[in-house]
Amino acid sequence: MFDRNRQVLTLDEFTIQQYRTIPNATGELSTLLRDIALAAKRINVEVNKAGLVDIIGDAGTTNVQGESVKKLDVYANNQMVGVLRHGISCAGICSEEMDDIVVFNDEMSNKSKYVVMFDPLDGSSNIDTNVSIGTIFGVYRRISEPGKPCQLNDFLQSGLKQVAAGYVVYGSSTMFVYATRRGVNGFTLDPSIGEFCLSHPDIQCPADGKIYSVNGGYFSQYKENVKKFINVLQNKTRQDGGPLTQRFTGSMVADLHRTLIKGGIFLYPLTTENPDGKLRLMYECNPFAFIMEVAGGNASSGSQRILEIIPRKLHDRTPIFIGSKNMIEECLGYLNS
Ligand code: AHM
Repeated sequence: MFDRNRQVLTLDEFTIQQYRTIPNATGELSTLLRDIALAAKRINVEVNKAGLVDIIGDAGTTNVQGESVKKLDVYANNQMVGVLRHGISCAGICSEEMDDIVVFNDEMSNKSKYVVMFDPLDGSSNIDTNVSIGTIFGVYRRISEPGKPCQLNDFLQSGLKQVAAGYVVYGSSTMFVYATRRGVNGFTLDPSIGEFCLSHPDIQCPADGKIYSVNGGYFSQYKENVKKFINVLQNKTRQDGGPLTQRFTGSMVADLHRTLIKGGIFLYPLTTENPDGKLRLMYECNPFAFIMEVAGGNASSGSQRILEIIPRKLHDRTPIFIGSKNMIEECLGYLNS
């Protein structure tokens, strides 16, 4: 039975509790996470009323990737930039929706340790049909001298350098999941108090899973060894005798949230249409690779650990194979055969 006296930790309480245990911690990361959670709550309100107001549909422009920008993408991007600019823990940002980095360059921001890279609204082609979408972010410690404006090099770091990464899924409930090297924790938005509350402590990705996630529509465009592995998945028998399940929503956040919780594998290989892969290294793949590794899973481009890729430019793309440890190991066995 529901215990009304049970103390449920909010995201703020949890992050403060965490930093209190770290000697010399300044609380900057907690503040940063609180700022992102505020943006997420605002985005959530708009996502939830997308069908009611004239906010769905294209904004009439294309982003740096040449894709049409939905109005909610613009709103979400503005919210993320706004909270991080007005907060006290971020020296600058880079967004999937923007051509270049934004250096905040005021006295307080210049003193900050961190820069943030994010995809404000991933899976946005799903907005019009009410499928779960999300926000993804990675936090890096800047390498330029604090006290001065941050620089491009602060952003062009490998994913291994992330100090935290997370995502928000706007789904049947709204969840904020974030990882530091200490662990992955999930918080569900309680709309009655407007707070994210700890609902999924210490998330571990099961070492095996029953679900694989890949866009089968591109099958003919995949390389032969990828096709071979997909064939293996299609013909695999679970321990209880049934076949594996195939699920692909077209929303990476939704597919990877499920993969993280239930186990499984998510594949986004390169295609002839997208010879470098479709998904962005800095805004999508690095944050999820970090979260998945902390949770005990794995993430590879097929030839390299995602987190070890040195980015050449801000909007680099990569193929990705991510999920349960044993399934990734098997996958890499086929890809490298
Ligand atoms: P977006 O940045 O336009 O939202 O695209 C990213 C999305 C991912 O969330 C998803 O996994 C992928 O694109 C699906 O693309 P496709 O339907 O072409 O396979």
